[in-house]
Amino acid sequence: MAKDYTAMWTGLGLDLKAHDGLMKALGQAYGDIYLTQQNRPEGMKYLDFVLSEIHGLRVEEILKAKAEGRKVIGTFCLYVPEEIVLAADAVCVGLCAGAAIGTEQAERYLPRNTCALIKSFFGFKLAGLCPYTESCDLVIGETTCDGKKKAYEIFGEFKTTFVLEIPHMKSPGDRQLWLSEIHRLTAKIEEVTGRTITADKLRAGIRTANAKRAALQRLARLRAANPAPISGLDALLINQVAFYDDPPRFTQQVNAICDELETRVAKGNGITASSAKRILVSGCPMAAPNWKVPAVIEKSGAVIVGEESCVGERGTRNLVSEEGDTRDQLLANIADRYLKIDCACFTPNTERLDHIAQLARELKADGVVHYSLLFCTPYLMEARGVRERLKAEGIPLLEVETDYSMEDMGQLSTRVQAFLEMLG
Ligand code: BJ8
Repeated sequence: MAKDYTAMWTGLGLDLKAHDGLMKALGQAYGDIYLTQQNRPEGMKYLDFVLSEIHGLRVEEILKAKAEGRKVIGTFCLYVPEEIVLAADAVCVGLCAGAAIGTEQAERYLPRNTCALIKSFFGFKLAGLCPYTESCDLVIGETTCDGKKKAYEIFGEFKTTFVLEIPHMKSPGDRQLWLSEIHRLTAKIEEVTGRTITADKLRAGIRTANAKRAALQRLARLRAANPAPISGLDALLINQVAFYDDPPRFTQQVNAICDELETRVAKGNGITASSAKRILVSGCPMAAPNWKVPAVIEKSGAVIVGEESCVGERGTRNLVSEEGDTRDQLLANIADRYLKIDCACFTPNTERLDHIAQLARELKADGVVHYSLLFCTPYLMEARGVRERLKAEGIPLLEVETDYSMEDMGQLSTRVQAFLEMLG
């Protein structure tokens, strides 16, 4: 029988009735979308377990760490360096932002035409439904898109928030600004945790985060095989859980899944037939439990072979150099690695277009589905560049603009099926 976490959730101030409804809906969606898949790798049982305990065991672990004097730092964006949080012996956790929760409450503070991701992190907080947010000693926001930047001003009224300034270009001057922000963040984390971040601690944090990314890169490379050894839904779930789980344990589990997938690839065993259409998904991040578009694509008979997304390649593709003896050198390495992230908030952002085309080729994708959240100006605007670039490369593209509601599932299915038929 599942453990009863009522006392823990009450202690965190969650709205128990609404939370119960959320957990039931999540369990139902997971059962329908994930557990109906055939021929999943054995190693996915670990992910099934993690998901079943997403607001239970992991939160309990985090609260135990807090009781032992460690701090909890929450984030919503890839630009927040996990290495620095780990170096202060704190827990870094990606906060809930992938479901249409508390929308009504969120719209009391935010314009209706705000993207679903921003409304979701507000909604989770205002509706008292995210145990991670409630466990946090500090939330780190960032000035990526205008929506997030302004939203953190209001979010800060409800939760202690530190906003990191992200440059929007990549000139030497921007790098200087970014490096100074990395130092400012380090000082803030030292202040909140009461720990000194030394070069040794930083190096250890870098190694932990690099090992996690290396495991995820290994997973990404294995998906280039035809037939693909794992579904896109399962690979997405692994990338989503990367933001919550204990890093060393997670890395070990991902490597175990990769061992299994290597055997599958060697034997030519796939999750689908080799004739299944191979799709690269590109665009906005899909935070758990946002599985809508991948579910539509794979239930239509295609297989997703990669995600050009923050919950995917964009988040994992570069490692931090471990070279350097001083804290300043290591912080500079961190700044350099993070400035390579090609979020659509940057201008110009041609690296992203190059990378989409490169990924499509490497993964032998038959087509790309570009996914934008409604009202997400950066990705919607950048879709034009993606369209032109892929046209020049002769790679078919389907552009999808949606939110977290389920109302457009039928329409999405029809469009995806027509796209797959067009691929031949
Ligand atoms: S690094 S993609 S996680 S900012 S969907 S809130 S962009 S209006 S999420 Fe992102 Fe960091 Fe960039 Fe990645 Fe704004 Fe668009 Fe909403 Fe978005």
